[in-house]
Amino acid sequence: MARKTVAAALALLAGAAAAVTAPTPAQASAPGGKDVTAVMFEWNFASVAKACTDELGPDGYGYVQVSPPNEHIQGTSWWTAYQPVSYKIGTKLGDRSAFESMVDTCHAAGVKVVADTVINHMANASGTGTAGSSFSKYDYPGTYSAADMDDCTTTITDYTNRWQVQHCEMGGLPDLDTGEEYVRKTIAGYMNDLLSLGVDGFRIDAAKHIAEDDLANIKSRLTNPNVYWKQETIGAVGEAVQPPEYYNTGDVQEFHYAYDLKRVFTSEKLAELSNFGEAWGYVPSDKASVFVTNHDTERNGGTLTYKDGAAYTLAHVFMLAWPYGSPDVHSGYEFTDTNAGGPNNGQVNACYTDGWKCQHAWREIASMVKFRNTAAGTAVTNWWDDGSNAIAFGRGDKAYVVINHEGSTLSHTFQTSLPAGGYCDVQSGKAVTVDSNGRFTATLGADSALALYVGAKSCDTTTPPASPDPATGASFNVNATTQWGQNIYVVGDNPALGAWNTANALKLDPASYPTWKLDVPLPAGTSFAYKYIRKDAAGNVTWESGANRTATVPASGEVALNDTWRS
Ligand code: ARE
Ligand code: CA
Repeated sequence: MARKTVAAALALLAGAAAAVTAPTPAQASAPGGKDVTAVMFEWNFASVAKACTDELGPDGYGYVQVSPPNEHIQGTSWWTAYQPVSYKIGTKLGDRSAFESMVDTCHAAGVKVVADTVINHMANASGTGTAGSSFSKYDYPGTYSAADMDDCTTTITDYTNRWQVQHCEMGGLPDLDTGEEYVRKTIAGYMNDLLSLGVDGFRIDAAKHIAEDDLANIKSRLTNPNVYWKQETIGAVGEAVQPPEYYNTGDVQEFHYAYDLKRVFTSEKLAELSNFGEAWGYVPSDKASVFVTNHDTERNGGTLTYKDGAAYTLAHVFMLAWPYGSPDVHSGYEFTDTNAGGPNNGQVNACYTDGWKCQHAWREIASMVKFRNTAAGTAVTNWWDDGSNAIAFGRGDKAYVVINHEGSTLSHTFQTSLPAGGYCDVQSGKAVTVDSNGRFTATLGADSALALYVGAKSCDTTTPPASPDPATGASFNVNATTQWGQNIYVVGDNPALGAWNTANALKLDPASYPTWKLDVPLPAGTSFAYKYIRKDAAGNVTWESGANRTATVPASGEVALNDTWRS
């Protein structure tokens, strides 16, 4: 590694480093009042563009993050995107012009664009890449040859060994010698190309595997050396390389935040969250990029996932209401095979179809983005908890949230610092009145939330984002003939559907016999399994035959289920 180059980079960075101590946010934090990023995992560029116009812009997202846009190995697995072949822009998600027009469309919608950037390594394979380039392991004609790879060609096994982590191969992926002039110049060239197309920020994949000096040097070569950087530096106890080393180049992803949210929401008490943040040993708030889940941890069990129901949804409500770090909302797709790539090669014809989950548009999540933007700059006030799993807190005189993660209804009079008047609870779409003492009384169902902010005074004028009809849920209709004294019920895996406990099953209305009907409110985007059961006068239960039925609640309105009892 050339010492001179490092010294030059450090000199260049001295100005940027000084900004860290200035009262204004460091150059690396997601700037401005809109600090929420929607991570559109495996969405193609045309679909991302449409989401920017239809949802992300109107909902107040500051950023959208897209999957790696550069040429990589072919294949149906999502992780092919993490094996670069060249820095040409062209993948199954779209070509250069689709990428450029996505950036333009998102900008027009007020949304900045972050590109996932894979610069630590190249492909562990040979063949033809997604943009037609031929390559073999250690040789990527036109981009790199064997001389540009690190000297260590064995796989990293010891994360307590700094040299190994940064110079050897992650799972056999050929490691670039980022200490080398040509490699630094080539990576900077790629990033400058993205900047020329209008990109506003970068997620640096595998940042921990690149020495900070190398990253600083590369960043100093950019046409905008203060561009937003979010670095994947997984902090783990006992390892040689730790996130604080990377503050100089940008934000760092605080993985403990997501691990801890999973533990608290599944096996501890929400009341513990009253000092969530730096007091839990996390990196400083203005350096932290945070998330409930990401594409790796939703597959390896490290964090909550969409399969966790209310805990997952409510953890997002908490993250977006809580003033720590810059939040990422991961928007992915349903999977059973952890290797499976996005449905339809990334084409999203409509949210909630083909497995696309559209978490970014769930009313409970989307409505909290404007809550957060409105509350920006205010501290937590008026904390309340029930000593267990119900909590509430304000954000000065701007906003107030209640999260009831108890298994039962919560009725309480809450003390806020909000100005008196009418508000819309953007979680339910129902009106709430705050009195002249800043109080309101509310009843929340099990596993639900309530959120007020000064920009949403009335539900008539404040349409909850991306959900014109606040009443989302399922409309059950089942054709079933019964004997005198028998009734038809529905039961399912969701707590609102009795959590498979027949004692808590919901009775359907026989007014249109033989069709039994019931409307059940459920959060937008909820996927659930259900079955019908019959109970006789003595309470004996008969299950209908066959497999569990499944459905997903749309962004607005109800999913209509027109079923026939299976005897
Ligand atoms: C694929 C195959 C592998 C094969 C490899 C090379 O799955 O079996 O060896 O190709 O042929 C993703 C997938 C990988 C995939 C890779 C390339 O997750 O399975 O490998 O793409 O196609 C460490 C790193 C961290 C990294 C995680 C996954 O520190 O940077 O491992 N995360 C990023 C991305 C991933 C991506 C890559 C990096 C590679 O987010 O999606 O991989 O570009 C402790 C340590 C962590 C360590 C973790 C797991 O917690 O503290 O640092 O994370 O263990 O080992
Ligand atoms: Ca490396």
